[in-house]
Amino acid sequence: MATKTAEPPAHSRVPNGPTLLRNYIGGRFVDGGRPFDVVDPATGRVHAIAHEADQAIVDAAVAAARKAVEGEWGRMTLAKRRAMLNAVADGIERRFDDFLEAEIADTGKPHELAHHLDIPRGAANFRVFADAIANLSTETFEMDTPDGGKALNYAVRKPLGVVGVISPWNLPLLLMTWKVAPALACGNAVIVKPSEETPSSTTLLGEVMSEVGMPDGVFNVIHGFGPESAGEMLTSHPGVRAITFTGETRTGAAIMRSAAPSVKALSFELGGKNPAIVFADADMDAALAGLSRAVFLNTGQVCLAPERIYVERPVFDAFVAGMKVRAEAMKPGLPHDAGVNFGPLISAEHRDKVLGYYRSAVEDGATVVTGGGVPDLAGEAAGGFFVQPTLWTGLAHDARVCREEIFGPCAAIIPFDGEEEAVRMANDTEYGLASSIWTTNLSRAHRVGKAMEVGISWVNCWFLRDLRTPFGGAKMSGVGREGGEHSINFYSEPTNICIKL
Ligand code: NAD
Ligand code: 6OD
Repeated sequence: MATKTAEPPAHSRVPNGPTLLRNYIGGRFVDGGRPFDVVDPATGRVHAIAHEADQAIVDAAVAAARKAVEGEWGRMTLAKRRAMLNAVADGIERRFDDFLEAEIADTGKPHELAHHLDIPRGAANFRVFADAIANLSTETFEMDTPDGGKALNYAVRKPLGVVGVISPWNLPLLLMTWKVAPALACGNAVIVKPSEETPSSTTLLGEVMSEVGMPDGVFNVIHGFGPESAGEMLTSHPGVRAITFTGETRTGAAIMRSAAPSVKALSFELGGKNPAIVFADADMDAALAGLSRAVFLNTGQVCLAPERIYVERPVFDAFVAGMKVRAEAMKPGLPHDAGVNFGPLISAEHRDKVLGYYRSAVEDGATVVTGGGVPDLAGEAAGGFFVQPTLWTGLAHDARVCREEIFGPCAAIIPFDGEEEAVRMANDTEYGLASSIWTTNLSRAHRVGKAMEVGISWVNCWFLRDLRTPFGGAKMSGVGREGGEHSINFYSEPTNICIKL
């Protein structure tokens, strides 16, 4: 059984040693659990030690969360609950630099990227859902009754109860808060299992929750792995009513199996093999700027990133040449070094996987336009998990690197002749997360935008987010939608009240 500790709290730094990351249960950082290493992927060094939650710790988290829903949190007025969410956003902003350093240490991503994307979105997610929950109505129906009278039906929203949040490593704070914020807005309590690769920012959020006076048990953190560890203990726990998950498609399938016996509600944001289409009438500079950002941002570790780019034949050579220039201008290195805009992959294991795909492309006959290997870096970065930005041409549409999600900084560029062929190739995948179309023809933008078998279809842009819009994947890229009222609908349960008048 986990025991409460006094000072210092979990996210404490040992001078010249690794940061200790404990589980956060019922408003306290608790001892217990087997320690495991957290590695800085930019250097390959251990920078933190996290404590893997065991069954007793997971049970304690579920009990604490249940108590919160049934107690002060469950009874809190909407105005106060919204104020708490805004206070959490303020708390993240107050400790902006701590979050920044935690995220950078776990992921190795460039300072600039975490500064402009990850941490601001962590705070924004809480503000957006504090607003969303205040601005949604429920339906009302007046009906005729068999005896000639009337009845009034109206729905009230209630929290689901205890919600399990399982998040990945690529945008740790952004993706975790994207689910925690709406779950709390609806009055649930959450238990978060962050990725074992990136537990730091979630642990830090526990500190912020305590600092802003969040009632005990509303936000809990358990560390650990997936199968036969904290992840599976959470997804199979009978006291958890819903699981919201972001990660790989096959992990989603395993979670579905584990959640089935207790019939939990599920929301899944899964993998992708996203297409981009560049028509000959596109603004070429915009397409090159947009798609080089899309392929290489976060070292390609963005679920929405295109790994297949279809280019209309008349502009194919110019597009390939422009992408090559941009790929070769990327600067890999340590997160804080000047001008660095290209970080490492998350782990040695993931680097091996990506390099395996680099080899597979060559075996399948690719022309390597640029990259294909590991950059030559000196100093501390020599121990990091870097690969080169990589582009291929000459691949058949059904080559392995054109079908399987790689999750690295690479793309196959394939020519097409005519809109029909482009749409057919783009949709020829078991995935359906996102697409990005580049054209100046307005009718085509609408037509092709709608023809994409995806959850998010961008035109002349990529990863442009309005957090009120539906976000999620079609086909094997997800189950359900989150964002704005879609999130509120998932994290709450309507009760219809029928009153005979
Ligand atoms: P992953 O599926 O390996 O792990 C995600 C989380 O699930 C981690 O916290 C992990 O510990 C946990 N987990 C693993 N096995 C589990 C199990 N059996 N039971 C319970 N929990 C388990 O994914 P990842 O490697 O961390 O992230 C990369 C993947 O995430 C890519 O496929 C990417 O496309 C996807 N992703 C999707 C979106 C989206 O919005 N659709 C966003 C980001 C990432
Ligand atoms: O912007 C978001 O809300 C979101 N879920 C982004 C997902 C990015 C995938 O890596």
